Amino acid sequence: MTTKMLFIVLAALFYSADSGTTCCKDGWLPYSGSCYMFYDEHKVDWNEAVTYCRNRNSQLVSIETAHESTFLKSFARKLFKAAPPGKNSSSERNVTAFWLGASDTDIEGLWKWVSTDEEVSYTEWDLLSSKPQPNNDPDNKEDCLALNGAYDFNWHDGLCEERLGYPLCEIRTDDGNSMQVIG
Ligand SMILES: [Ca+2]
Ligand SMILES: [Ca+2]
Ligand SMILES: [Ca+2]
Repeated sequence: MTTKMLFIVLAALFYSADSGTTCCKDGWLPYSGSCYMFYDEHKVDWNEAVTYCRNRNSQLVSIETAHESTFLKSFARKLFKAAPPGKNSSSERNVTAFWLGASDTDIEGLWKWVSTDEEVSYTEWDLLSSKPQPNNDPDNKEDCLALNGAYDFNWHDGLCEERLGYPLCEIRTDDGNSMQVIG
């Protein structure tokens, strides 16, 4: 088990003890009716990330609210520390991204969550970047959504077929799907 995996497990235990309502499998983080797992062993492409989560009885994460976003971003920041000022290029965070479960593959500019087939309504696109997102570069081919560590885990569109990110999986525990709930 890597140090980060150990951190996730310990954090999950802490949050579980604190949560009371959401019950998650070992190592999954409970928050407001869902369980989450940050997998950071191997970077994968977006379709591999979708499959990775489905094979673990979960979905590539959908972010519907500012609260959910804040929780996930702050946890990602704890997992991957920024470099001290002036050493930004060597930061582990700089080369880290997590895939989110949305794409605009079917209709350019129309972002949909794969878990629900619903349109993405809440967004945190990185608008302050020198290339405001989504920018659909290069050659109008960026159709998959990611939390980009190089930009403080704000939303970037990225190339679906590139192994750019880690899977971030979510299990909804408040939608009556008791098969996915342990405990
Ligand atoms: Ca969600
Ligand atoms: Ca696109
Ligand atoms: Ca982009």
